[in-house]
This record gives sequence, C-alpha cells and structure tokens, in this order.
Amino acid sequence: MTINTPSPAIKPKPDLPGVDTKAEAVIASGWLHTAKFLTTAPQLHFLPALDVPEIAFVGRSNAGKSTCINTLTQQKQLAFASKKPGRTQHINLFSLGKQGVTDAVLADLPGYGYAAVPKQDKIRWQQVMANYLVTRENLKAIVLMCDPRHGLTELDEILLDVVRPRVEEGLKFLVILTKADKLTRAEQTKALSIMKLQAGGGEVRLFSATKRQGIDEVSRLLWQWAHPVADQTVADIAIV
Ligand SMILES: Nc1nc2c(ncn2[C@@H]2O[C@H](COP(=O)(O)OP(=O)(O)O)[C@@H](O)[C@H]2O)c(=O)[nH]1
Ligand SMILES: [Mg+2]
Repeated sequence: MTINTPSPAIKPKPDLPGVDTKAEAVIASGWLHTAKFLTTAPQLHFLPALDVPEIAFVGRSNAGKSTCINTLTQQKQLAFASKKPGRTQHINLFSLGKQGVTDAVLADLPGYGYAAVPKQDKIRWQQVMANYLVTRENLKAIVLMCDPRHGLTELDEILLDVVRPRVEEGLKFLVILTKADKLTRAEQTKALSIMKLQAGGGEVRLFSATKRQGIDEVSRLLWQWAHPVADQTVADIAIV
C-alpha cells in the first residue's frame, strides 16, 4: 500500500515534524504482516548467517512474548502462544519483507525462568542465549518482554548485563510492558517510569494484546529500526 497523501484529519506528532505517525503505523503493520516462518535452530551455530537486520524477542516464560509477536504480525499461529510455559526451546526465525524480498528477520528466543525446567536445561539456555546475544552479527535490536506486575526478574537483569556492551555500541533496545490491561491507568504510568529508569536509555512501551494498546507505537519502532533512512520521510520511502 502506497501512502503519500496523509489525510488532513491526521496531525503529525509535534515532536516529529514532517512524519505522519498514522501513515507510518499503517506501513509498519503491513510490513509486519508479511512475517513468514524461516527456520528454527537449537543453537546459534545452526542458524543461517544473514545480512538483513535481525530483531530478537526475549523474555521470561509467560511474559506474553508469543501473543505479542502474533499480535504485531497479525497472525494467529506464527509464534505459538503456548499455554505450557517453557515449551519452546529453539530460536525461531521469521522473515519480513514486501514482494517476497526479505529485508529483516524477527528472532523468537526461548522463554526463560520457568521453575519446572531442569537445572541442566536452564544452564544450556543461558549459554545459547548469551552466545546469540553477544555474537549474532546482524542483530540490530532486542525487544525484552516484561510483565509489569512482576517487573524485571533476576534472569532479565542477567540478560541486560549481557547485552549492555552492545547497546552502548548502538544496538537498539526496547522493553515492552505486556498485559497492560491488567493495570490501572495510574499503575501503568508508574510501571512505565520505573522501567524507563531501569532500561538505561532503551525505549519502553506499554502493550496489551487484548486491549490493542501500544501496537502502532511498537510496530513503528521496529519498522524504523529495520529501515534506518536518514533525512527521508515515511512518504518518500513509501513511494520508492
Ligand atoms: N490480559 C492479557 N493476557 C495476555 C496478554 N498477552 C498474553 N496474555 C496471556 O498471558 C499468557 C502467556 O502468554 P504467551 O504469549 O503464551 O507468553 P510467552 O510464554 O511469553 O510466549 C497467556 O495465557 C496469554 O493469553 C495481554 O495483552 N493481556
Ligand atoms: Mg511463547
């Protein structure tokens, strides 16, 4: 869909002169909808080396990661929203791109922190995860899912420590506060400001799959990160 004449009813965000946020959200969501299963691997070295930007989704089991991926891509079964936490132990890749041309990849990493998982598996997970996050060359951004009712867990903190050097070198970082519908307005505001302090310069967004909150904002961020074009407006890009 090509959008080059923004509706007069849609006002650009004052802090982003020239960018029509609604039009950008439409483009971003169309792009996310192209997600297709690419491959799955139990460890980093089984993954194909890719030269398109990769955006990794991480988070403790049950944080709402599968639901979020399915919501963003508008596909019910893309990332299987398992009722059994800790079930997905592989890194799953999904390709994104219009007209069959892959221009980015989403990586769904195994959920962690599920108590019933044997210790050996937990250690294995930490190694796979750390290896991926530290050495995956085309990794462009990390999206950490966090249920704001629980806040950051010990494993989330470990993960933050692991990725911090790469974030300092320019890796993009977003914390999604999931299931925001479970919080009151006041609780949402509080959770957002606490997480902004903890995220160390990363982005933080409230998200609810059931109330469809935060979808446009997150979609736009992911789209922008995968398409970093300086000094171009969304309309220019859409015309190309
Ligand atoms: N109320 C509410 N529940 C959610 C939301 N997102 C996920 N859930 C529920 O949280 C549970 C875990 O979700 P799932 O996506 O499987 O989490 P994952 O283990 O991180 O992949 C499921 O019962 C979902 O239905 C949300 O936005 N709102
Ligand atoms: Mg899941």
